[in-house]
Amino acid sequence: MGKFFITTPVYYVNDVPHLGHAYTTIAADTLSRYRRLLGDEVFFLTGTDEHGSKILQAARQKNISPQKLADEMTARFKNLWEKLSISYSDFIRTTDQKHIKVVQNVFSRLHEKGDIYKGKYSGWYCVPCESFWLESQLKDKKFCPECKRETVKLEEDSYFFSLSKYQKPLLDYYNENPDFVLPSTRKNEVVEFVKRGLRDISVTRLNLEWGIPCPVDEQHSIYVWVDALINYISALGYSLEEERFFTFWPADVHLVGKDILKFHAIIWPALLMAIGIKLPGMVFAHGWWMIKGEKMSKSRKNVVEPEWIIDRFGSDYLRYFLLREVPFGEDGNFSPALFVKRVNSDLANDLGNLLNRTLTLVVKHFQAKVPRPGKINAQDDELKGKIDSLPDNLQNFMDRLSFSQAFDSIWEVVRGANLYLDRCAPWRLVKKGETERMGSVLYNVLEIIRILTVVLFPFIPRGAEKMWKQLGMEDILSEQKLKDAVKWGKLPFALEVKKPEPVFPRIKEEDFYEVERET
Ligand code: ME8
Repeated sequence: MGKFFITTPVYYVNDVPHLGHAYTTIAADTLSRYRRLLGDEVFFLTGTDEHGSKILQAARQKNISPQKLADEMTARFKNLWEKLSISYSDFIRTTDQKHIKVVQNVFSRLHEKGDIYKGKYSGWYCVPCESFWLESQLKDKKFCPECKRETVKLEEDSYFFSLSKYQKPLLDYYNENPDFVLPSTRKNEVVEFVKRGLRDISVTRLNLEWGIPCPVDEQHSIYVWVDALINYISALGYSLEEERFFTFWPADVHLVGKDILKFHAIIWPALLMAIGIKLPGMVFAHGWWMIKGEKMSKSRKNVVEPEWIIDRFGSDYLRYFLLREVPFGEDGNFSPALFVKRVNSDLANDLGNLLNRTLTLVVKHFQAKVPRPGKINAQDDELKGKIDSLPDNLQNFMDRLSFSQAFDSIWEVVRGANLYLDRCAPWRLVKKGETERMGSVLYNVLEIIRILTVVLFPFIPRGAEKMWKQLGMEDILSEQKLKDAVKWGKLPFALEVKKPEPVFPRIKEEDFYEVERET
């Protein structure tokens, strides 16, 4: 049994969570659940990023303290994660005392080592991105090159981290570890950027009241990005609980959006090199969800509220759509039409019908008891063959975070089972009095459904639980391990199945617009 440590970014608490936040977290949850299915001990970390000017400004606008804003928003994030069945192991808040202590320890270590020195910062700052810019980098001399919003001029004493020193070690590391940054197109961008040369970065802000106090100079607080990145090690107790720390570190996967890749693929590994601990296995940058071609973001007021979708259509539809519709790593456009088409065709038609028509026949012709399988013929063998290759296919795609291809390999089995059912036509067998053959056919399909349910659990946990119950299975679904579950014949015959109830009902595009008008 291996260990698997996966993280999401810690999200800003200036506003409520949106679909983009849900996307990263659903992907991390699916990978965590998949790894548990393989038998790994998983540590899945998520949380909130609560310091800095951005949060302070948002709190002032609302006339509340930043701590109160952080408390309120953290509750919103936790509530959404519960609705989405997010199985995190720890939820870190950067205002946790333990985190604050670790950040100060790291800062002191870097300072003692000579990697942090005092200087003067003169440049521009983008509050929404919490990023420093040089005048030459600004758009039209004023605007942030990333988010295009107005920047503010900064001229202050500051402590600097000697990032430039790590240019060569970073380039060597990318070279020796080709899968450290994925997808590879993004990795190439990072490498090109680093090759152009790195400047030392400012790591403190002067007199910023909402930040972690700098341990070597009380007039300064620690730059929010340094504070935030350290969450990945503070949650494991770095510098406080070494044994726990080394059980899970290094992280296997840091999952981030492409907007924050440079922080994770350049600054973070350089900081880790500087304090002398191992680097994470992989930083994967996924794409953006857009609305009508624009990045979804609160300040653009074009966000789709994940809660809104979950309350109407359920969390599995959202999880499925986000991971299935767009190859992970690429940008995607969210539209009600695409959402409805995708879930209706795959979940309601393919998967839902397979379950429904099989159970209906078992209830009607076998007193709701799993029939005893008879002799196996070539058609049955072909169906079983589809299961044999499934674990390897899945592993191959999941190792590369290729969720949509993982779904393709699962749907090959779903479609194969529907086709098998059509070809064997058990409804005709009953008319011909071939009850034994009919029982075999239904057993085979039920067995495929059992295996599919186990395999689908990481992706659509609530629907999978319902399928499991309808099959009448008594074992605990979340405790199943893939290696055992795919063994053919584990479905006990004579097990009592339930009367089918639609697990994946069809939805209509009008449902979207009707509720949209109401809100
Ligand atoms: O950047 N499409 O927090 P944040 C896809 N606190 N994913 C999106 C998205 C979109 N339209 N919008 C946001 C921060 N995301 C820092 C992180 S980590 C040490 C500190 C997701 O609240 C995506 O994962 O702005 C992106 O990287 C993250 O939310 C940014 O969240």
